[in-house]
Amino acid sequence: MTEQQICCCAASREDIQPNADGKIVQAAASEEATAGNGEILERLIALPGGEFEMGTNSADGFPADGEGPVRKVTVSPFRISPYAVTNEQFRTFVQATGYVTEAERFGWSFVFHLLASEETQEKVKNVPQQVPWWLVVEGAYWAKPEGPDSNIENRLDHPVVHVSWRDAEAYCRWSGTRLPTEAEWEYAARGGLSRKTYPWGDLLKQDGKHMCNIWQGKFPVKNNASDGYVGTAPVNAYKANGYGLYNMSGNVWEWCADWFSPGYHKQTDSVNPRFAQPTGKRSMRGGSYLCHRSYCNRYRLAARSSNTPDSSTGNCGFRVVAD
Ligand SMILES: [Cu+2]
Repeated sequence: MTEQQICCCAASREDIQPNADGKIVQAAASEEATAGNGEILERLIALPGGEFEMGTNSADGFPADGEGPVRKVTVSPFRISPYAVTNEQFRTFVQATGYVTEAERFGWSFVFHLLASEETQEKVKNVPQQVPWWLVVEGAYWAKPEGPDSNIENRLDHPVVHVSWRDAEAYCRWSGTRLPTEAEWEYAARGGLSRKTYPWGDLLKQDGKHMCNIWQGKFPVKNNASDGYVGTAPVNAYKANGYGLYNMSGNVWEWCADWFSPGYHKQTDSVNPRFAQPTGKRSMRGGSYLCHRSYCNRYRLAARSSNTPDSSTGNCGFRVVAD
């Protein structure tokens, strides 16, 4: 696979609004830890932590992403949600706090072209040039994932999307949780297996069965959805990994706590690593329903991507952890 900087899965606000940062209204203070949602904490799975082999030396990925070299990393014990945060959970947070997401503040979010209605597509005035399959859809946000004529009523158990890194942080503060570091995320995603490509092993399918929600067909024009889904899948779809965690590969990208650096593996400690110097972009892990080997082979365990902390798309969500 050739070196490729663009992640087809990530469209960024800076591609559309170069001065986006200046326009951001600071996240409202109203969502500060007032609720302490015990219900969310109860559902977390305790992981023992310890040493594991992080990263990959494989050439399947993108050298510019900084996926390796493989190294021994130790993480402390922590707890993690078996699922990405759902639409229903995010709705509970919004109802309790009145929180307004960045997609709502900006007035738009990125929707994948095949998911938008014809009417919505006709109204689109702007697309990012490098990733033109992303539409700037006015009025798209977490509760209207494909724009004003859409809703989440039949997708309450799907992962919330169109949430920026800052939105995810706000949810974490409210629920008494936090975002995983990249190291915690990868340790959890590996599910106790060593040096595997995917959370279940090295082969994309197991016994002929799809194991995750990615793209089948010709990207970005035809998704034949042989894995069952064109867009998001319920957070508990497919088989859990060895730690009981669902959809660590595919479905939606998951925000991590670190700033993104291609030099991550050389620049961070081997014990509880965390890239803490601001780089302008936050790390994301896991890949999404848009990933395909021909274009964005980033549903592998060691794969990494990033986006600006104010960006939101229809294929990025998050999962929470706690100490
Ligand atoms: Cu991708």
